[in-house]
Amino acid sequence: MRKNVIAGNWKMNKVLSEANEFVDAVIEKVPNSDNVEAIVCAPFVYLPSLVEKAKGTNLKVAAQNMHFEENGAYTGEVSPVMLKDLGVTHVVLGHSERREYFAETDETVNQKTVAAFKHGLTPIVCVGETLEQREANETMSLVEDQVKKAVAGLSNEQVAETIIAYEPIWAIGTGKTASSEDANEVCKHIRNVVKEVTSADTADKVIIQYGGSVKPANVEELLAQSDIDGALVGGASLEADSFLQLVEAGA
Ligand code: G2H
Repeated sequence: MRKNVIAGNWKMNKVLSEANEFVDAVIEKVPNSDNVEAIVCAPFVYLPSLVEKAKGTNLKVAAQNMHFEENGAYTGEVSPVMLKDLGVTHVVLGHSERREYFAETDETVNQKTVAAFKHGLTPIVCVGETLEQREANETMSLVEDQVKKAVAGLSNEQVAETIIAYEPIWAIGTGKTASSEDANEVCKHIRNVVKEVTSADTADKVIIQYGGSVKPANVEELLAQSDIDGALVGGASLEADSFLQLVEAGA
Protein backbone atom coordinates (compact mmCIF):
# COMPACT_ATOMS: atom_id res chain seq x y z
CA MET A 1 0.00 0.00 0.00
CA ARG A 2 1.66 3.24 -1.16
CA LYS A 3 1.28 6.43 0.84
CA ASN A 4 0.37 9.82 -0.62
CA VAL A 5 3.20 12.33 -0.71
CA ILE A 6 1.95 15.93 -0.72
CA ALA A 7 4.76 18.34 -1.54
CA GLY A 8 4.26 22.09 -1.57
CA ASN A 9 6.63 23.65 -4.09
CA TRP A 10 6.85 27.29 -3.10
CA LYS A 11 9.05 28.13 -6.09
CA MET A 12 10.53 31.66 -5.75
CA ASN A 13 7.97 33.00 -3.27
CA LYS A 14 7.80 34.31 0.32
CA VAL A 15 10.23 36.27 2.45
CA LEU A 16 11.72 34.68 5.57
CA SER A 17 9.04 35.93 7.97
CA GLU A 18 6.32 34.51 5.71
CA ALA A 19 8.11 31.17 5.40
CA ASN A 20 8.44 30.93 9.18
CA GLU A 21 4.81 31.95 9.74
CA PHE A 22 3.64 29.29 7.31
CA VAL A 23 5.53 26.54 9.09
CA ASP A 24 4.44 27.78 12.52
CA ALA A 25 0.83 27.62 11.33
CA VAL A 26 0.96 24.09 9.91
CA ILE A 27 3.52 22.29 12.00
CA GLU A 28 1.24 20.97 14.76
CA LYS A 29 -1.53 20.16 12.31
CA VAL A 30 0.32 17.89 9.91
CA PRO A 31 -1.10 14.47 10.79
CA ASN A 32 1.04 11.61 12.02
CA SER A 33 -0.28 9.14 9.48
CA ASP A 34 1.08 6.15 7.60
CA ASN A 35 -1.00 7.27 4.64
CA VAL A 36 0.48 10.68 3.99
CA GLU A 37 3.81 12.47 4.00
CA ALA A 38 3.86 16.29 3.93
CA ILE A 39 6.81 18.20 2.50
CA VAL A 40 7.54 21.87 1.91
CA CYS A 41 9.98 22.61 -0.92
CA ALA A 42 11.45 25.97 0.02
CA PRO A 43 14.05 28.36 -1.42
CA PHE A 44 17.58 27.54 -0.21
CA VAL A 45 17.87 30.58 2.07
CA TYR A 46 14.95 29.42 4.27
CA LEU A 47 16.08 25.82 4.66
CA PRO A 48 18.12 26.22 7.90
CA SER A 49 15.25 27.95 9.68
CA LEU A 50 12.55 25.58 8.40
CA VAL A 51 14.54 22.41 9.09
CA GLU A 52 15.07 23.61 12.66
CA LYS A 53 11.34 24.22 13.13
CA ALA A 54 10.39 20.90 11.53
CA LYS A 55 12.70 18.77 13.69
CA GLY A 56 10.76 16.04 15.48
CA THR A 57 7.52 16.87 13.65
CA ASN A 58 5.69 15.22 10.74
CA LEU A 59 6.70 17.93 8.27
CA LYS A 60 9.63 17.29 5.93
CA VAL A 61 11.68 20.01 4.24
CA ALA A 62 12.95 19.83 0.67
CA ALA A 63 15.18 21.92 -1.57
CA GLN A 64 13.98 22.85 -5.06
CA ASN A 65 17.26 22.03 -6.81
CA MET A 66 20.92 21.23 -6.15
CA HIS A 67 24.21 20.69 -7.98
CA PHE A 68 25.45 17.14 -8.48
CA GLU A 69 29.02 17.78 -7.30
CA GLU A 70 29.92 17.64 -3.60
CA ASN A 71 31.88 20.91 -3.64
CA GLY A 72 34.12 22.99 -5.87
CA ALA A 73 34.30 26.05 -8.08
CA TYR A 74 30.60 26.34 -8.98
CA THR A 75 29.69 29.89 -8.02
CA GLY A 76 26.12 30.27 -6.88
CA GLU A 77 25.43 26.55 -6.55
CA VAL A 78 24.39 24.41 -3.57
CA SER A 79 25.63 20.84 -3.14
CA PRO A 80 23.96 17.68 -1.84
CA VAL A 81 26.49 17.61 1.02
CA MET A 82 25.31 21.05 2.15
CA LEU A 83 21.64 20.01 2.04
CA LYS A 84 22.24 16.77 3.91
CA ASP A 85 24.31 18.58 6.53
CA LEU A 86 21.40 20.96 7.19
CA GLY A 87 18.94 18.10 7.72
CA VAL A 88 17.07 18.48 4.44
CA THR A 89 15.47 15.14 3.45
CA HIS A 90 14.19 15.64 -0.12
CA VAL A 91 15.17 17.56 -3.23
CA VAL A 92 13.10 18.45 -6.30
CA LEU A 93 15.02 17.70 -9.49
CA GLY A 94 14.29 18.50 -13.12
CA HIS A 95 11.26 20.70 -12.55
CA SER A 96 10.06 21.93 -15.95
CA GLU A 97 10.87 25.51 -14.95
CA ARG A 98 14.50 24.47 -14.37
CA ARG A 99 14.53 22.57 -17.65
CA GLU A 100 13.09 25.58 -19.49
CA TYR A 101 14.88 28.53 -17.88
CA PHE A 102 18.09 27.03 -16.43
CA ALA A 103 19.21 24.55 -19.08
CA GLU A 104 18.47 21.47 -16.98
CA THR A 105 18.70 18.35 -19.16
CA ASP A 106 17.86 14.68 -18.75
CA GLU A 107 21.59 14.11 -18.26
CA THR A 108 22.00 16.65 -15.44
CA VAL A 109 18.78 15.39 -13.84
CA ASN A 110 20.29 11.90 -13.85
CA GLN A 111 23.59 13.13 -12.37
CA LYS A 112 21.65 14.94 -9.64
CA THR A 113 19.43 11.92 -8.95
CA VAL A 114 22.46 9.68 -8.52
CA ALA A 115 24.10 12.33 -6.30
CA ALA A 116 20.96 12.63 -4.16
CA PHE A 117 21.06 8.93 -3.28
CA LYS A 118 24.81 9.03 -2.71
CA HIS A 119 24.18 11.63 -0.01
CA GLY A 120 21.02 10.20 1.54
CA LEU A 121 18.52 12.61 -0.01
CA THR A 122 15.24 11.49 -1.59
CA PRO A 123 14.82 12.91 -5.09
CA ILE A 124 11.48 14.16 -6.40
CA VAL A 125 12.10 13.85 -10.14
CA CYS A 126 9.79 15.86 -12.41
CA VAL A 127 8.77 14.79 -15.90
CA GLY A 128 6.10 15.99 -18.28
CA GLU A 129 5.20 17.16 -21.73
CA THR A 130 4.47 20.51 -23.37
CA LEU A 131 1.14 21.26 -25.03
CA GLU A 132 2.74 20.83 -28.47
CA GLN A 133 4.09 17.42 -27.49
CA ARG A 134 0.71 16.36 -26.12
CA GLU A 135 -1.04 17.46 -29.31
CA ALA A 136 1.53 15.56 -31.37
CA ASN A 137 0.75 12.41 -29.33
CA GLU A 138 4.27 12.34 -27.92
CA THR A 139 3.34 12.35 -24.22
CA MET A 140 3.93 8.67 -23.51
CA SER A 141 7.20 8.34 -25.41
CA LEU A 142 8.58 11.61 -24.01
CA VAL A 143 7.74 10.78 -20.41
CA GLU A 144 9.11 7.26 -20.88
CA ASP A 145 12.39 8.68 -22.15
CA GLN A 146 12.62 11.21 -19.29
CA VAL A 147 11.98 8.53 -16.66
CA LYS A 148 14.46 6.03 -18.13
CA LYS A 149 17.18 8.66 -18.36
CA ALA A 150 16.51 10.02 -14.86
CA VAL A 151 16.87 6.64 -13.13
CA ALA A 152 19.77 5.27 -15.22
CA GLY A 153 22.43 3.77 -12.98
CA LEU A 154 20.24 3.50 -9.88
CA SER A 155 19.69 0.21 -8.08
CA ASN A 156 16.15 -1.18 -7.95
CA GLU A 157 16.01 -0.21 -4.26
CA GLN A 158 16.91 3.38 -5.13
CA VAL A 159 14.32 3.54 -7.91
CA ALA A 160 11.72 2.26 -5.43
CA GLU A 161 12.59 5.19 -3.15
CA THR A 162 12.53 7.79 -5.91
CA ILE A 163 9.47 10.02 -6.05
CA ILE A 164 8.43 10.73 -9.63
CA ALA A 165 6.25 13.78 -10.27
CA TYR A 166 4.29 13.79 -13.51
CA GLU A 167 3.64 17.44 -14.36
CA PRO A 168 2.18 18.23 -17.78
CA ILE A 169 3.77 21.61 -18.53
CA TRP A 170 0.56 23.01 -20.02
CA ALA A 171 -1.18 22.47 -16.68
CA ILE A 172 1.40 24.27 -14.55
CA GLY A 173 0.19 27.50 -12.98
CA THR A 174 -2.41 27.86 -15.75
CA GLY A 175 -5.46 26.72 -13.82
CA LYS A 176 -5.81 23.88 -16.35
CA THR A 177 -5.57 20.44 -14.81
CA ALA A 178 -5.23 17.22 -16.72
CA SER A 179 -8.43 15.24 -16.18
CA SER A 180 -7.83 12.75 -13.39
CA GLU A 181 -8.24 9.90 -15.89
CA ASP A 182 -5.68 11.40 -18.31
CA ALA A 183 -3.25 12.07 -15.47
CA ASN A 184 -3.70 8.53 -14.21
CA GLU A 185 -3.10 7.07 -17.64
CA VAL A 186 0.31 8.75 -17.81
CA CYS A 187 1.16 7.82 -14.21
CA LYS A 188 0.23 4.21 -14.98
CA HIS A 189 2.50 4.33 -18.02
CA ILE A 190 5.33 5.66 -15.85
CA ARG A 191 4.81 2.74 -13.45
CA ASN A 192 5.01 0.32 -16.39
CA VAL A 193 8.23 1.97 -17.54
CA VAL A 194 9.67 1.56 -14.04
CA LYS A 195 8.61 -2.10 -14.13
CA GLU A 196 10.30 -2.56 -17.49
CA VAL A 197 13.64 -1.13 -16.28
CA THR A 198 13.55 -2.62 -12.76
CA SER A 199 11.00 -5.13 -11.42
CA ALA A 200 7.30 -5.50 -10.67
CA ASP A 201 8.03 -5.11 -6.96
CA THR A 202 9.92 -1.84 -7.55
CA ALA A 203 7.13 -0.49 -9.76
CA ASP A 204 4.63 -1.37 -7.07
CA LYS A 205 6.56 0.67 -4.49
CA VAL A 206 7.54 3.78 -6.45
CA ILE A 207 5.57 6.92 -5.52
CA ILE A 208 4.19 8.78 -8.55
CA GLN A 209 2.77 12.24 -7.92
CA TYR A 210 0.67 14.39 -10.20
CA GLY A 211 1.43 18.11 -10.44
CA GLY A 212 -0.15 21.01 -12.29
CA SER A 213 -2.80 23.31 -10.81
CA VAL A 214 -3.65 20.89 -8.00
CA LYS A 215 -5.87 22.55 -5.38
CA PRO A 216 -8.20 21.48 -2.56
CA ALA A 217 -11.13 21.34 -5.01
CA ASN A 218 -9.54 18.73 -7.31
CA VAL A 219 -7.05 16.86 -5.12
CA GLU A 220 -9.41 14.16 -3.86
CA GLU A 221 -10.41 13.07 -7.33
CA LEU A 222 -6.77 12.94 -8.41
CA LEU A 223 -5.68 10.96 -5.34
CA ALA A 224 -8.53 8.48 -5.86
CA GLN A 225 -6.88 7.30 -9.09
CA SER A 226 -5.10 3.94 -9.06
CA ASP A 227 -1.62 5.20 -9.94
CA ILE A 228 -1.50 8.71 -8.45
CA ASP A 229 0.23 8.69 -5.06
CA GLY A 230 0.23 12.33 -4.10
CA ALA A 231 0.74 15.75 -5.56
CA LEU A 232 3.44 18.32 -6.22
CA VAL A 233 1.62 21.60 -5.68
CA GLY A 234 2.73 25.14 -6.47
CA GLY A 235 0.20 27.96 -6.15
CA ALA A 236 -2.19 26.16 -3.79
CA SER A 237 0.64 25.31 -1.38
CA LEU A 238 1.47 28.92 -0.55
CA GLU A 239 -1.32 29.40 2.00
CA ALA A 240 -1.17 27.34 5.17
CA ASP A 241 -4.89 26.48 5.17
CA SER A 242 -4.87 25.30 1.59
CA PHE A 243 -1.69 23.22 2.13
CA LEU A 244 -3.26 21.56 5.18
CA GLN A 245 -6.42 20.75 3.22
CA LEU A 246 -4.28 19.05 0.57
CA VAL A 247 -2.39 17.07 3.22
CA GLU A 248 -5.62 16.05 4.92
CA ALA A 249 -7.01 14.85 1.58
CA GLY A 250 -4.03 12.53 1.32
CA ALA A 251 -4.31 11.14 4.85
C1 G2H B 1 3.72 22.63 -11.09
C2 G2H B 1 3.13 22.94 -9.78
C3 G2H B 1 4.16 22.70 -8.69
P1 G2H B 1 1.14 24.72 -9.81
O1 G2H B 1 4.89 23.41 -11.31
O2 G2H B 1 5.29 21.98 -9.03
O3 G2H B 1 2.71 24.30 -9.77
O4 G2H B 1 0.44 23.85 -8.80
O5 G2H B 1 1.11 26.16 -9.45
O6 G2H B 1 0.65 24.43 -11.20
